[in-house]
Amino acid sequence: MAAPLKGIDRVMDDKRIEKAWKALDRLRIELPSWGFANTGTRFGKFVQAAAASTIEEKFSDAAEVHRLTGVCPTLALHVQWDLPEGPADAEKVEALSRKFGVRPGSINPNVFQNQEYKYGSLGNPDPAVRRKALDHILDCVEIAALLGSRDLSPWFADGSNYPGSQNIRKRLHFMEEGLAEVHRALKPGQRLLIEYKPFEPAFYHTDIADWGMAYLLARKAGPQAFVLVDTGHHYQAQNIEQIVAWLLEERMIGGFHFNDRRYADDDLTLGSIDPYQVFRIFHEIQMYEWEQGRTADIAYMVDQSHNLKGKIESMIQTVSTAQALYARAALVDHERLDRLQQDCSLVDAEETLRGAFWEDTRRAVKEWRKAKGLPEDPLEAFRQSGYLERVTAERREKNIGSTAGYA
Ligand code: LRH
Ligand code: MN
Repeated sequence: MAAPLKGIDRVMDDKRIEKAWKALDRLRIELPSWGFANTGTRFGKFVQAAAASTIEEKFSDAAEVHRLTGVCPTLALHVQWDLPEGPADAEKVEALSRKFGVRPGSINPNVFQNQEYKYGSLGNPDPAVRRKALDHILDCVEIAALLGSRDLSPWFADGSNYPGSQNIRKRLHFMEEGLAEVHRALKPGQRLLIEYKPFEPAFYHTDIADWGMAYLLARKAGPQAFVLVDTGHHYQAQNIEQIVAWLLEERMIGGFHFNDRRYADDDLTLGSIDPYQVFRIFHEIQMYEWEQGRTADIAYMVDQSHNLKGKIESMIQTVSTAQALYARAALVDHERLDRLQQDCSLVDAEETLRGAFWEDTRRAVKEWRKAKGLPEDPLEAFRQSGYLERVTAERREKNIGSTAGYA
């Protein structure tokens, strides 16, 4: 690879730039439709005039981010919010996908919002509610088939708030039954990604609270079931990259919901609090891929809610940060590291890993974008595009009217 490398300051030699570029060629990031909408916390929602509230506006905003970054070809859909009529809305969504050049991505059932889910969905003691939840998830399998989406990624808020108020083992049994029926309904090639979360909205026990529970449920459900790791769904002291390493080794990792947090499931912008955490996760994946000599079958998805920052700018920040950190993880000399780990050369091994993290790949990423005919600085390009001004004018009326308080 010769000419395009001219002008890149020589901190990174050609070989390393090539490694970074190869990694960038591979990385694709799926954006969440709900990340473009007005969201808040239980203490309120600060409405943004430019926010997307229709599925058309969400596709439009996702297409703008894809236009500027070139690496976000799919949009994750949350069925109750994006396809309120269920499978009947699939045709409309397919048309929007064609119009905006962004494919429907993972299909997220919603079995946590409706009143009937007060005591849970698939884990609810009431068989009628379990049936209702199951029927919704089976509709989502249908929607995924109609839209050509591969992944069904349900998250269950199921759990309890007080010791003794529910039978944890019976609920586990109900969950297993429900997930087995979902797995039986999957089409060939579809995947069931089971997401775990330790707490919230349940504050005593959550039925699928950690990676081990999701792993066991996925194994029991069947060969098309895998675990989804939402980086915000861990206790502070948990070693997330160790969980990722185990799930890789077990070939049970299906995908990620990337975000960042300082305390709990804060859903902040990726790498805004702990970029080294994301780097360590990317490293475990790329070291595994180097050992296996193949790319791991992982869906890199974002799950964030931008309560204060501009939503499209936050998405562009997220994608740029992910690219910079993924490119850095590609700079790790896996061969050397493997040897040093084997020899227990602790400091040199650590420095081989950290050394890559200290490398500033942003220049190489800019040059990669230039070589792809993409704007070197997608955030600046977005600000120059007039897109925000246009959608703000179009959407202000509708959005400003809709303020929502806690109670
Ligand atoms: C739950 C969760 C889940 C989504 C929701 C928007 O905290 O991470 O993935 O369905 O956020
Ligand atoms: Mn999530």
